[in-house]
Amino acid sequence: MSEDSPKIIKRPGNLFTVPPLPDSERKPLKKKDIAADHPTWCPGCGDFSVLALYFKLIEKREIWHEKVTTIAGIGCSSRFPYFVQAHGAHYIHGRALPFATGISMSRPDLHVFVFGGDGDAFSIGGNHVNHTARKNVKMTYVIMDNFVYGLTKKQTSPTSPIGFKSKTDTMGAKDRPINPMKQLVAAGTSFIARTTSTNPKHVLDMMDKAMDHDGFSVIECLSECVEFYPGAFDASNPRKGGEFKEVPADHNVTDEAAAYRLADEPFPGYFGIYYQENRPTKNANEAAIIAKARERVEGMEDWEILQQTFNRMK
Ligand SMILES: Cc1ncc(C[n+]2csc(CCOP(=O)(O)OP(=O)(O)O)c2C)c(N)n1
Ligand code: SF4
Ligand SMILES: [Mg+2]
Repeated sequence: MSEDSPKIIKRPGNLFTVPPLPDSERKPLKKKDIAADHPTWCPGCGDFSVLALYFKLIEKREIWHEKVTTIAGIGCSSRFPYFVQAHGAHYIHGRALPFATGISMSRPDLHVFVFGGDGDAFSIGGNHVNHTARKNVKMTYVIMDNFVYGLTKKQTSPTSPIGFKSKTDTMGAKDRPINPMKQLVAAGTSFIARTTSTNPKHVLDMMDKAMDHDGFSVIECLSECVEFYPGAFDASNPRKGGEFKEVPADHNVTDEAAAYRLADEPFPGYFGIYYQENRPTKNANEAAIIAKARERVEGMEDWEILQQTFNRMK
């Protein structure tokens, strides 16, 4: 090789490619590029399907390793980021959303995905769902709802139906379960969808549409806990004699009251997009405030800005 021939740089896969190849030269990530340790879920757990579809989404949307951002709280479902070989965090129980908010606000180049369970979302993390919804922080939150606390081995969750026997309700749950769809509508969530892990095509479609939404997009995904609540979602699975009913074609997704009515249907209810509205995100609002503040100090040195601040305090 002559002195001036181009150097051949060996690039070890996509993960540690520095500097990255131009996107046009990169190959979409396949499961083998992005799957980490073998998931430690019980064989048959519905969560496997959600993970597989997340890999598919990453491939389809050509999200590169350095842009994949997978956040979760605590729970079986929240183990999710462990199984994705890219950036992510398994955070505190119920606190995934504030953590994800920080990432979303500071990194507009990323699309943040949060995964977690019904306990994480509607018990300990319930207030964060409400506030992330009303603020309309841009991210996608997939709630893997199994109607039980799986990780801690069968306690009643906020979505467990009345009569469900668990370690905390040995004679059957007495408290009225929350209705995730109604709760999300009332909180001001700007994109609300419902799916089930037994319908992979539908899960992928909902994730895809949620990702396109500019705001807080939430998907309730029924995901069976085969260990502590087997058969919970058979009624929604045609392979188990149930019925998978899609949201009626004439449903108006911009009508809050219509979404509420849809959510009132008895279990297994409807699957698809319940509600979607376009309104300013927290990200856009904050960016505008920052831009305005920067305008006022344009051309000034840092020390001059500081001096100006001190002068105002005098
Ligand atoms: C602050 C705090 N409280 C309680 C727990 C115990 N805990 C861990 S996971 C969990 C519930 C998990 O249920 P869910 O969010 O529905 O997830 P799943 O395991 O069913 O997927 C609880 C109560 C904890 N880890 N941290
Ligand atoms: S305990 Fe339930 S939710 Fe947890 S991994 Fe096993 S089947 Fe899945
Ligand atoms: Mg659960």
